[in-house]
Amino acid sequence: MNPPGGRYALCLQEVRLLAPNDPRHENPLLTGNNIAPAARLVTSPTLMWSDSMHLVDGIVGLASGGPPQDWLTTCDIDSGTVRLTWTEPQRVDRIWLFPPGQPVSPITDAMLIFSDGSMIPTGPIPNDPKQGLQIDFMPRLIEWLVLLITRSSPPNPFSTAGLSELAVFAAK
Ligand SMILES: [Ca+2]
Repeated sequence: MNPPGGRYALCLQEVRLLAPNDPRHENPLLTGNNIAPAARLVTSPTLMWSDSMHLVDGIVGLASGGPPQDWLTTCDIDSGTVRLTWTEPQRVDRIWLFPPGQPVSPITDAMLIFSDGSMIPTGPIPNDPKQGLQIDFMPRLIEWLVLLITRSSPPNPFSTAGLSELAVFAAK
């Protein structure tokens, strides 16, 4: 037992059992509306203990009992990029950005650049993997988009930034 003599306790206040026909709460990052996993993914260089595919694996922060499911770039904290390209034009109107589940430089500003020539500044991405940032915009037809990290602060010992998840939603 750690610390010596210490005790652990678990309190369970409610359990809800689902009937076979009860609606299940699906992971919105893995539903058909999130088209990011279907895109070709190209990023700036990736730190060896992270993986660009973690950007679109539907897992925010830590996998249960596993390592962080993040993408971290080796670029300076103001120059990392992610590019998503689809084989067909996509009509989109919403993006979610989630910060890494491990301590890195929080992104304080980034730019979304779309293939139709438009751009949207993201502003700060909350430094809480459970929160994330939702960006809504008028529907636009695009073939690709780029997320350009323009500022992260304060620098951490590794001078790196990244994301746990990037989701792009098809307009309904
Ligand atoms: Ca992830």
